[in-house]
Amino acid sequence: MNLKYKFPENFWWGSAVSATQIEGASKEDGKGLNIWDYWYEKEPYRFFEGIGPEITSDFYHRYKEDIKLMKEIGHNSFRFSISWSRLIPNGNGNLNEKAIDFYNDLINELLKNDIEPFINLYHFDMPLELQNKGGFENRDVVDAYTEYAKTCFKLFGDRVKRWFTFNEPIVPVEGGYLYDFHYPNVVDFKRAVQVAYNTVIANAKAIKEFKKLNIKKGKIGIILNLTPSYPRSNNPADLKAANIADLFFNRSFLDPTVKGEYPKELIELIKSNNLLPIVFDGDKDLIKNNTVDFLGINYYQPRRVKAKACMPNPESPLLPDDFFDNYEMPGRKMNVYRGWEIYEKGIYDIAINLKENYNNIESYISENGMGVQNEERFIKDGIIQDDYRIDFIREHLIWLHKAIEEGCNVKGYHMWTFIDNWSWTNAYKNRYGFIQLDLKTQKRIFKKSAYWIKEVAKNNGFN
Ligand code: BGP
Repeated sequence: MNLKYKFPENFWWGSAVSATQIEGASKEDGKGLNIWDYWYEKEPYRFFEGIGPEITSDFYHRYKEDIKLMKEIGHNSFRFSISWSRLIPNGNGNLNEKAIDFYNDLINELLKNDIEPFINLYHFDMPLELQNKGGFENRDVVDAYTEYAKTCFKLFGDRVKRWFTFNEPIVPVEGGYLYDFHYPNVVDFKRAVQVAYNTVIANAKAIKEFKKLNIKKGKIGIILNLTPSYPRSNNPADLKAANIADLFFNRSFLDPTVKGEYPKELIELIKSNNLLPIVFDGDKDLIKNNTVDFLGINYYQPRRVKAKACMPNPESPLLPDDFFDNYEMPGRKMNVYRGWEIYEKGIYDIAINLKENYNNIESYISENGMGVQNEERFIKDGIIQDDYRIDFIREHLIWLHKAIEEGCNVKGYHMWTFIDNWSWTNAYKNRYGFIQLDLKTQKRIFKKSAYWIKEVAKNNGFN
C-alpha cells in the first residue's frame, strides 16, 4: 500500500505495562510485599480515591484474554515487567515457583500469538524487605538486584531476546528522594545522588551477567524518560539553566549507560555542591565496559526551563530546582488532566540527539501516551470516542517518521498502554488504554483508538 507515512519493515507496534500497575493479585500465590503494597497500607489517602495496587487490571488472572486483545489490535511486540517481589518474595533468596509458572506461561502465550515479549526487570517496585535495608542506597541491594537479574536471564533467556535493566531509573530518585511522590518519601539531594549512582552500577552489573551468560541473539538495554530541556530564550542565563536541567535529568543516566562515562560538567556540579556519592574501586571500569545494546525512550512531555528568578531560601533543602526555574511557555498545548505539555516535535529532537551525539544507538519509543480523566463522557454508541488520543499518537508518529527518514535508528513504537491501568498515586484517575477497563466488572471494551491503531499496525503506517 502506498502510504504517506510508511514505517520500516518489521517495525515494532505494541504497548508497555508494568507489573504493579496491571497484575493485581498483590498478595496471592506467595508474592512478597513491595514498596507500593506497603505504602498504600500505611497511607491510603495518598492514592487517588483511595485505590491501591491489590487488584488493578487483574492481568495476573486475565492475561490470556488480554493477549488475544493485543493480537486483535495488531501488536507484534509487548513490554511487561517482572515483579521482583513476586519472583523472589524477600528480594533475595528463595524463588516462588508459582511466579515462575506465571511468567513462563505469559511468555509462551505471547509467543504463541506471534507477539514478541520484551522484559523489563525493574519498574519502580522495590521489594519491601530490601527497601528496609536501604533500597538502592545500599550496595548489598545492588548485588541482590544483580542476582535477581541473573535468575531472570537463566529462567527466561531461552525465549526472550529483548531485555531491559530499568524503566525510567531517574523517577524513583525524583519520587523517593527529592519530591515526595514515591516511598520512602525522603527529601535529600545527597542520598538521591547515591541512589542514582548505585542504579547505574546495578545496570552495569546486570549487563555484565547478561554478557557472561551469552543469551543467544539477545540484546539488553535500558528505558529512559528523555525529556528534552528547552531554554526560554537564548539568553546565556537561560541556556545555562537548561543545560543543568539536562545534566541532572537526562544525561545522569544517558551518558553512563550509553557512553560508559558521566559528563564532566555533571561531576563538577555534583562535586561543587558536596553531593558526591560513595564510589567503590573498579566502578569506573565496570560502567565503561558494560554499556547498553539499545535504548527504550519514554516520551510524554518536554521540560521548559529559565534562569532562576529568586535566591532559594537558604534553610530549605537543596534540590535540583535550586539551579533553574520551570518555564510555562505562553501558548503551550496542555494535557490538562495530567498537567503535562504536549509537544510532538520533542520525539524528533530526542531521536536526532541520539543520532548526532550518541552514535545513533538503536532505539525505539517504549512509552508515549495520553492519560485522560472521566473518559466515559465521550461514549457514543457504546464506545469511547477518543479522537484526542488518535490525534496525539498520529502527530507523534509523524515526527517519528521524519526522524527515521533522516536516518535515526528507531525500530518501533509502543504505546502506554493497551488497557487502562493503575497510575501509581493517581490510581485510576487518568486513563491511558486503547481498551477501556470497567473497574467494577473488569470488563474490557475497545476505544476508538484501538480500531485506529489496528489499521496502522496492519498497514505499517497511515496517510
Ligand atoms: C511513566 C511510567 C509509567 C506510567 C506513565 C504515565 O513515567 O513509566 O509507569 O505510569 O509514566 O504516567 P502516570 O501514570 O503517572 O500518569
